[in-house]
Formats: sequence, structure tokens, C-alpha cells
Amino acid sequence: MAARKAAAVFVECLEAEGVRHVFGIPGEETVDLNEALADSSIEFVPVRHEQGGAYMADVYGRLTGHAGVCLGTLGPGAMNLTTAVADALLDHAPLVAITGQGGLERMHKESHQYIDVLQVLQPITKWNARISEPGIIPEAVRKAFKVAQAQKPGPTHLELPEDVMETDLDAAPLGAPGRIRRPEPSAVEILDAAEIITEAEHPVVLAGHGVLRVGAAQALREFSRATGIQVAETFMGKGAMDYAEDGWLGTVGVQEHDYALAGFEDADVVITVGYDFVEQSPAKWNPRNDKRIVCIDTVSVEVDAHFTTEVDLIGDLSYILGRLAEECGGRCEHGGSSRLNEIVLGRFEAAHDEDHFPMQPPRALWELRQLLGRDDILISDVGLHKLWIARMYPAHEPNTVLIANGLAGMGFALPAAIAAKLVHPDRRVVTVNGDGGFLMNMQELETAVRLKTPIVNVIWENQQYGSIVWKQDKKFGRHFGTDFANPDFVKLAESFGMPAWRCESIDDYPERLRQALDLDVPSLIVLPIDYSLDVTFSEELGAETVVA
Ligand SMILES: Cc1ncc(C[n+]2csc(CCOP(=O)(O)OP(=O)(O)O)c2C)c(N)n1
Repeated sequence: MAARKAAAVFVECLEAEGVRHVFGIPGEETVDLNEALADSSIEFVPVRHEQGGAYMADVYGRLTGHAGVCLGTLGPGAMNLTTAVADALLDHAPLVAITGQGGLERMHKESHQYIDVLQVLQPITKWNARISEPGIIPEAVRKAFKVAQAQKPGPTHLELPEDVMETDLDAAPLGAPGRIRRPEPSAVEILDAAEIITEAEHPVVLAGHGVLRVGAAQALREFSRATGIQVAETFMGKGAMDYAEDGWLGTVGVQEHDYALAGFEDADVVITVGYDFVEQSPAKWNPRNDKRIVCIDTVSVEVDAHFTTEVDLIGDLSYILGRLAEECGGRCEHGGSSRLNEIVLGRFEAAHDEDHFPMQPPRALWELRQLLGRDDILISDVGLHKLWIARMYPAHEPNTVLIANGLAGMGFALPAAIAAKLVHPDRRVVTVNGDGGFLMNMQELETAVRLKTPIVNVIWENQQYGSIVWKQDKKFGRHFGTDFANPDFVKLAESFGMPAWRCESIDDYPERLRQALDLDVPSLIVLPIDYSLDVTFSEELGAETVVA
């Protein structure tokens, strides 16, 4: 094969990995790379802040299982990637971050825009490396994708010094990546677990994001039907079960008391499936450390004093759940309590009769649920609205409610929605944001308009960092440093060239939503919100909130 620039070979390697989009901002040090991208099958998506591009790559990876790719230049561009790269780490999304760099000859000394990006990104990636010489490109790219996509997925990073990328190279991508076959636990381990489960008097399942990551929701539903054992979900596990099914105990984790209301207090055996501690510590549902735990996951899990497992079933989740259904079906007692669901869904269903304006969260979510189909996607930003969505918005299918609950960084929703719409152009995508978080990445409205991604952005406006106000008021009886003024969001959105409305009455909201969902361009709706209704509905659900 003829020698090409190393940058061209690098892009061929990306193509060989199946990359379809690179989200980012070029720099002077990445011009060879961008030139090669221009001649490739890959769409380079210019964004307006590297954080936005990295969130797009993060959610692209989260929804497809194939690493999303983001690009920043050296120094400032690379620094701007960090928050969303950290999000991909804690939320286990496969992502490959690419950063430019100055030439190798100036990395040992103070020089323009030089930051040791490898060291900065090292603790927030699963693996990273500098392309220190062109010949390693095929291996380094293969490794970046392989490590990012391996369980549990996460971000990797490659640094491209400009002098290396402009040299000539005669090389080709490594052969197509082989399929990863997940291991199966031994028959003895399956039978041990089956014995614990069939001996249990009140078994329950706690399902996490891992179920969605490996497409095991169907197997989980079949396990629940075969055994009668009911399932509670974490925020990021939403949709593992269809809420309309009998086996669903609800979404737990807004407050400690959720677990008691879902039947965990009385449970003698807890079966965790794809459960990541980053979302919620096991101490919250196993405070006395007296549960027998069967852990089902793709890799050996983290250690925690409140997570002493009796059997770890490590491997392919669908296979394991299928085998357990065979061994345990028809021989299990039923645990779990419908109390949490009765209260939360009862409140949700009653919301359509509420006529407060500014609107209260249950009605705002109820209207949305009526208008979105079972496969349409709701993306939450981070704040009090996230707790309401986690608590109350019922999901039918996996990956239809996206919540960033690992790093939980504000500003996630808008770039996430752009990526979700690129992955699923046939589904409707709505974001719900606080007025604080929305301004953190609102520059990506321009990207959405340019790409013509018809996403609907709803801002719950209260001129406050709501969840911090709430926490301060509870703890100190007052709040401080949390109030602000907003721009006119409607004019702001219109200046980006997109339709926008402010709801002035209770009936405005469903009408505007309907109108926005029918458009083929992005839009924005401002909904004045009244957060005086406590997300814990104190009397019924009680106790303190544990997740912010
Ligand atoms: C980038 C980032 N900065 C700060 C925080 C801490 N934080 C969590 S929620 C929140 C307030 C969110 O306010 P807003 O976006 O208006 O949403 P609301 O709570 O009012 O629904 C803050 C400051 C965070 N999670 N992420």
C-alpha cells in the first residue's frame, strides 16, 4: 500500500472501527487529521464547545455500544473535554477522545498551549496513550476501541502530536475486530445461586444500567415472569422492566425510604443485575448487612462493606438470567412491596386534574408521558427535575429515559439529545432541563439547528438552582447563593433560528408540546415550574433524599 500521511492512516483505522461521526472542534495542531476526515466516510460534526462534543460522543456510545468519538485540540480544547469524559467513565459509556498536541520536540519544556494532557486525562479514562511514532497507529486505535467497549465500558484517549501525524506512513488498519464472547458461569455456580433464590422467603431483584448496556432487558423480564420475583430499578436502569408489567417495583434511590417501600427491608435475598455502585451505595438498601446477595454482572464487581455476595455470577447477563429462570421457575416465593408504586403512580395519574400554574412536576411529566410513544426518548438534565423524572416518569422500554446519574453533571441533556436523535432519527427526543443547567451547554442549540435535529427542549424555569435551594432549606431553613436571573429564553432560542414558546397557562403546555413534537426542526419550550411540592411527598414517602 502506498505511503500516506499518518493522519490519513489514523482516519482509515477509525473507519475500520465503524466510526460514523466525530464530534469536536479542530485546532491548528489537528489540521492534518481534519484534512483526512474531510476525505473520509466519517461525518465531522463541528460543535460549539468541546464539552458538548464529548457528551454527544458519550451518549452515542451509551445508545449504540460502539464508542462515540470526540475531538479537541491540545491545551484548552483538551481541557474542555474533561467533564464529559469523566461522565463517560462514571456512567460506563464507551467513548474515544482524540486530542491534538504540539510536536514531540517541544513537550519537555514550557511551550505554547502545552499541557500534559495524558496525565490530566489518565485518571478519568480506562486507558490512554500518545501516538509517539506513526507505526503504532493501527494497534493504538484498535486498543482504544477495544478497551472503551469492553465491559464495563468507558472512555479511552489518544493524543496525536502534530509532527507525528504529518509524517508519511505505509500501514493499514488491523483486521476487523472479532466478536467479544462473554463468559458463562459454571453449572455449579448457577445451581448454588438457584438454591439461594429458591430457599428465599422474600427475594427481590435490583436492576441497574448494566442490564440496558448489554441488551438483557428481555431476559430480565422473562426471569421475572418465570419466577414471579419482582424488580426494582435504579435511575439508569429505568426501562429494564416495562412499568406496565406486574413485576415492576418502581425506581428506587431518590431516598432511603424507597427501598423499604419497595420491599427491600423485608427481603432476605437480593439479586442484583448489572448494578453499578456509582448510582447508589449498597449501604442504602443493606444497612444491617444481613441480606443474602446474588450478584449478576458482566465483570467482577467493586468491593463494599455492605455488599458481601454469596455467589457472583459473572458473564453474559441474558444467558445467566435464562439459566436461572430454568432452574428456579415455579419454585420461588415472592418478595417486594407495591407500596412505592402505588403512591408514586397514584400521584402521577392524579396529576392530570391538577391545575396549579406555575405547573407542578407531576403534571408536567404526566403531559409528556401522554404525548411520547413507548420508544420515544426523554433526556433529563441534572437538578431537582432529575429527581422528579427518576421518581415519577414511567418507562416502557430500555434507553428511553436517559439520566446521567454517575457523574451527574449539569449541561448533559442538550448535547445528549442531539446524539440520541442521530442514533434514532425515527424517534422523538425531548429534554427536560433546569434553567441553571440549560445555560451550561446551550451553545449547542446552534449545532442542533445546523444539523436539523428536531429535538424538543423543555426548560423548567424557577430562577434558582432548585435542588441546592431544596437541600439548603431542609438543612438550614434558608438558602443562599442560589438565585439568578435568566435571559429571555424565547428570544435566545429564536436568535439561534428555532421556534420557541413560553407557557402562560396550564393549557399552553400540552398544546406547545404537541406543536413542537410535530416539527422537523429543534424547538424550545419554557415552562414556569413550582417546586413547592416536595419530591419526597413527605407524609407518604417520608425520610430524607439521598441523591442530588
Ligand atoms: C456541572 C455541575 N455543577 C454543579 C453541580 C451541582 N448541582 C447539582 S444540581 C444543581 C442545581 C441545578 O439547578 P437547575 O439546573 O436550575 O435545575 P433545578 O434543580 O432547578 O431543577 C447544582 C448546582 C452539578 N451537578 N454539575
